[in-house]
Amino acid sequence: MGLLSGKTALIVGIASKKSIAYGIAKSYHEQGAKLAFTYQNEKLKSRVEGFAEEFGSDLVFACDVAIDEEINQLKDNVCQQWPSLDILVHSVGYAPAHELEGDMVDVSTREGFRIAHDISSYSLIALTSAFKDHLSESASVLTLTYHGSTQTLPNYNVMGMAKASLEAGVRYLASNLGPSGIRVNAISAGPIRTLAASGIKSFRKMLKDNAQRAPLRRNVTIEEVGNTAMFLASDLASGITGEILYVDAGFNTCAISSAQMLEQD
Ligand code: NAD
Ligand code: 0WE
Repeated sequence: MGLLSGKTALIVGIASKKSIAYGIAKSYHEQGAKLAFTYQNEKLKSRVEGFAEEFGSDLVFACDVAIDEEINQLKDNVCQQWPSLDILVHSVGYAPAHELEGDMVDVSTREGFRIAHDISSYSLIALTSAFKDHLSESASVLTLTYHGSTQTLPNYNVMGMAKASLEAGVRYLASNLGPSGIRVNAISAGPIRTLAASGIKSFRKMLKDNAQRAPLRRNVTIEEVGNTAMFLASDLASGITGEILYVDAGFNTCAISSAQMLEQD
């Protein structure tokens, strides 16, 4: 008997085997959840169908979260298969590439800001609203965020603002849906090399710095994020909502590592 046995889960944001959503799907599958997946565009369709098969699912639906009609169609498709949804996972983030290269004062545009906030933050509200009347009592909604929402680092720029907005959205949605028993949380993951990180200049150096400063002296894996996502979606987390839970090897708690301190002089 798994911790999620019999629960239905919709996973939005799987693109590759390195995706955080892949780690989440894996852990959910291990614990007995029934899974459905979405793909952003036709290019990703067959790949996502492959992942679905791997996790014993044949429920794969199109959904570009920038398009209201696609979200609505997704809701209809999922509801045709399942009477209610127990778990909704939002693992989507995007800003135009030029927004993530250089100082925000130099590179940010009105359109880049709009897109980052639309895809990375508003889409959580849009998806949650669409499924609101189909979420079971004690359902769990989960999104992925990053520490760049509260502390600055080079290049993350408007994505930091979008993640701050996403985190506030988690609290408001939790407040709105709490009376119905529905929980809404975010995992703030440490940096992981995924597709969304592949184009980022000096990501390798960032991974190294993070591992050096983090109390656990290493980076986290999609399996670790997946297991925390499994816990949050399970009844074990029935008292947790509106929360931003860090899965980052402790990085956010540590201003400087003792090794770095000794290096100073
Ligand atoms: P990823 O590239 O594997 O996943 C990003 C997903 O977003 C992809 O599946 C992509 O198809 C989807 N997406 C983008 N625009 C979309 C749209 N318009 N409609 C539908 N889907 C769209 O990368 P990932 O690192 O697994 O990212 C997942 C989440 O985790 C993101 O919110 C990201 O900000 C967050 N996160 C990532 C890291 C990291 O270091 N990789 C750390 C903390 C948080
Ligand atoms: O949220 C993210 C990834 C965000 C992201 C990445 C891309 C690359 C490709 C959003 N949009 C795009 N658009 C693209 O065209 N992370 C937490 C990973 C990440 O991205 C960074 C980071 C970290 C960490 C960007 C700059 C600095 C650090």
